[in-house]
Formats: sequence, C-alpha cells, structure tokens
Amino acid sequence: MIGLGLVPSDGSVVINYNAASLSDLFSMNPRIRTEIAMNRSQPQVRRNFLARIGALAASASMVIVPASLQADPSKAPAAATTGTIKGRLVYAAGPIPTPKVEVKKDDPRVKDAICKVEEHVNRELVIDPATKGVANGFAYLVKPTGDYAATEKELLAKNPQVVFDQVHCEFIPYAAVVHKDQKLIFKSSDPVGHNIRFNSFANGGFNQMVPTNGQLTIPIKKEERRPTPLECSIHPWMTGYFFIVDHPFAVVTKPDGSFEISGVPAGPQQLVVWQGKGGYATEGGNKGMKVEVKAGEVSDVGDVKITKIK
Ligand SMILES: [Cu+2]
Repeated sequence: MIGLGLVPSDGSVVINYNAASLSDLFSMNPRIRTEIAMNRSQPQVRRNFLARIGALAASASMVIVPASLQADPSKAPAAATTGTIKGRLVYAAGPIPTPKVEVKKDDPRVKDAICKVEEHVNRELVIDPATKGVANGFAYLVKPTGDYAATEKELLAKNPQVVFDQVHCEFIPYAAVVHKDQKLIFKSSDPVGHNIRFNSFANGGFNQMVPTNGQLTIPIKKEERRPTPLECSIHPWMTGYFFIVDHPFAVVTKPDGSFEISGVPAGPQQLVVWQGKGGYATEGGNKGMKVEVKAGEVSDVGDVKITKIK
C-alpha cells in the first residue's frame, strides 16, 4: 500500500499511497492530519504542501514533513513500552540426585506428631525428572532501567503482603519474593511452636518464636542483594528462602524451572537467575547477564543451566 518515493530538495519525503480517495487517506491516520495542520502554519512548507496537494488528489501521494517539523512525539497515541523476559532454570550438573528423606511418615525420631503425618523430603534442590527444570530458584533484574513506578504501584495495591505459612512443619511456600514495601508475615497453622531464624545482609538477624496457630510480622528496612535463607531451629529440616527487592521484577521459578518477568521497561536490563544449591546460573555473577527488552515482545533467554552444586 505504501511506498517510499523521491526525496525532494526541501527535505520532505513523498510517500506514494494507493488510497481510494483523499478523505480515506486522512481518516486512516490521525498523525498525518496533525502534520498537515502543522504544514499550514509554516509558510515555506505550506507552499510545498499546496504544490503537492493537487498531485496528491490526482495520484494519491502524501507529503511527510521532516522530523524537525513534526508534532511532539509525546502527544502520539500510547503504545507498548514494556516487554517480557522468560526462560527456564535447568539442572545440568550430571545425573539427577535422589532427594534425601528428612522425616519419614510416623518417624520415631520426631517428637511433634503433626510433623510426621507425612514424609518430608529435602527441598533445597527440587528437580523435575521429566524436564530437568529446577523449582524455587529466583529470577530477577538487577537495578532495572526505565520507568516502572506504575507497575510497582499496581503490585503493592494488589498484594500488600506476602505470607509464609507453616503447615505440618514445612514452610509454605518454600521460596517467595518480597517487595520492601510489602509486609512480610509468618504464620503457623500447626499446633506446635516454630521459630523463624535468618541472617540477612541488609536487614540483620532474626530469631523469634511464632506462637501456636499465631503469626508475626518481620520488620523490613531495605532491599537485599540476594535471597535470604530461612530456617526453624526447632525442626532442622524446615528451610526456605525469601528475597527482599525494591522493584517489581523478581519471580520464583516454577516446578518445571520456567520463569517469566513481565511489564519490564524496554531497553537493556540485567537478569540474574540464582538458586540456593546452584548459586548464580546466569553469567555475570551478582551483576547478571544483559537482556535487551523490546516493547511488546518476549525476550526468551532459553535454558539457564546449573552446572555445579555447592
Ligand atoms: Cu518448626
């Protein structure tokens, strides 16, 4: 339909357009109307414009003015400015290890009855045998670029708090992302005492009992540079992770290892994929790997591999 024509000496560009009529042409693109209105306010361009308008009617050609004379782009209709980053955390450090059974059902070594109503398998490295995907890793951006204030506001409005429960003596979920402006709550659905213990870099140490069927709120001072390991000192198999961030671009990998971070401002971003036993799976350590995010598109980084276990 549209083809680039000659470039005349005044710097304007002629576009050949096979429209049924001039009114059809104008009705199709509001921006062209804006440009024509601008042409009318510029005497020299106006003469050029008028000289061509007859030809336009006859041959359906269109005059596009140089960029310097065009309307303010910020007044143009809103377009997508964000994209998505996706990929998969995959185990590639040899044969899949058999997960250790920490507590057997009705295990005589365990005192609290609620803790042995079912078997507990070590959850520090959970690999899906079918896909080799690794669950409970963290995929996140480091110092994201661009304006994401609206995305952040939406996240906080939708999810003002993140809750870990303790059920049958396990942390549920095992791993979670917490925005520093969200509330981090630990509750217990068990009729036995648990305690929450962690040592973080930016938010200090914490060691406090959660009352039976009760809850406590963790005070958050600021974001962390990496996920914080979590444990209950009463039940040594109870472990988990939380990661306090100051932006909305961090997720936990799913059981098949997949992750997706959406609403990311277009432009260069730094992605880290990290897991408790595998460490940094992406190149670049804590600075991450560069991903070029394009507006309205999905940047698939493919399989991110754990090649070594601590
Ligand atoms: Cu416990």
